Amino acid sequence: MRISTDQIQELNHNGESQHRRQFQFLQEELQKKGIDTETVIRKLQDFQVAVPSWALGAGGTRFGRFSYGGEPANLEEKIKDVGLIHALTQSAGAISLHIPWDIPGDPEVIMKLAAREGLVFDAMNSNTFQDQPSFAPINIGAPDGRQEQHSYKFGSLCHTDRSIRVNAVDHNKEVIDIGVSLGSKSLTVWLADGSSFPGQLNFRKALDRSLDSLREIYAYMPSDWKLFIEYKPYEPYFYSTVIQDWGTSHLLAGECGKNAYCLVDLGHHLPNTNIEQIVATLLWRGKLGGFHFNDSKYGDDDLTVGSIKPYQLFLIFNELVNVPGHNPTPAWMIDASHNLKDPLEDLMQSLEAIRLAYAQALIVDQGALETARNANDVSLCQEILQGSYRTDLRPLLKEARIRSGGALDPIGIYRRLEVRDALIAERGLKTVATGL
Ligand SMILES: [Mn+2]
Repeated sequence: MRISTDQIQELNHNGESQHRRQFQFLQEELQKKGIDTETVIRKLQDFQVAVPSWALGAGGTRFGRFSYGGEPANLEEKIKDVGLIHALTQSAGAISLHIPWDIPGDPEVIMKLAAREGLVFDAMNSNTFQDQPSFAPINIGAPDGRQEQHSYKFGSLCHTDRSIRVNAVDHNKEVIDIGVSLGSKSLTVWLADGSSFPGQLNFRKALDRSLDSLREIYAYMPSDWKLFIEYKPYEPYFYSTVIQDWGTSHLLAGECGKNAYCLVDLGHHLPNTNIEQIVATLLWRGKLGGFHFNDSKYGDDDLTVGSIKPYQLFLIFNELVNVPGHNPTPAWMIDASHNLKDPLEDLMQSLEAIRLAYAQALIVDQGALETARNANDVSLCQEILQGSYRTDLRPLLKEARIRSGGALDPIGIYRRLEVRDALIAERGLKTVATGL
């Protein structure tokens, strides 16, 4: 199924006069404050967020998974689903693949399909947190001498057994090769490696081994690629994680080299962590490489972006609107999982929340904020930030979207066109997307 620009434009007629009134009112209000709305709209049009291939189907929890009909069963269908989201929102112009779930049969065919949908390939993701059926059996030296597969049960890049580390490094090299064939320019490494019980892991040796493995992967990357090192404080292990926080990620990235960066996943922090401060610190060092958007209440809940803590998202964007020259533009990606909602609707809600927070941050009077800070006028600092945050900028988002050929109301049109029913008719009710 595809949605044409003509279809979208026809359905846009419905709400257009109301939108015009709301947009003009907002534009006048913002112009009174000296805000150039055209610049904001252009920045919104340019802002593209990658959709991960694993978020297009229903996610599961450790207790179960309830599938959603019409899920994409292969890479081609995943690309088409992102194409649908992009056609409606004009803000999801990239897809991020996870290997081995998304190995392309013929990279050229896949690239052509993506280009037809207006998509490029964002960061590649490796998977060393699950055992893959393709692993060759080896002797792991178990006391009873039994033969077993290479297994990541006790870690991958940090594993005590060199042959398993080599296996994990080789997998990452293969992911780089696939990425090169698709025109991707970066690799995200997230390690599940860690321990669940005190004493299980020698922390220092685990870091040593992880660094050696990361260096090998880094050395294999083409010189115009970036390595993103993602951190997470716990899960799947519950006592320690080898790359537990931004500091560890930063140390490892620094040891690897200039093209290695930290990746911030919003859900990978302990409750109440000041993520905006972490973002500012990494930008200060020029080491913020990528961003994974989601939202959470308690842990790595992977909920819709902006559904729980929209103010925090705005404060993070208030740091991100001023990326210093020594830090490359970060790679933007959603990393969420949907258990209850239609995955495509959920992704469109996430995209909207990201764009809204970005727009809110763009209208902050940074000069006035800096003056208030320098004068230690704490109340005024808060007034400035919350004044922007509480301005309803949705008409600006709509304007940016329709100027780019997208939908005035993406979810409304998605429902009007009965896209999910069409996908179910095409793919069946019981398809299951590969992924988390
Ligand atoms: Mn992530």
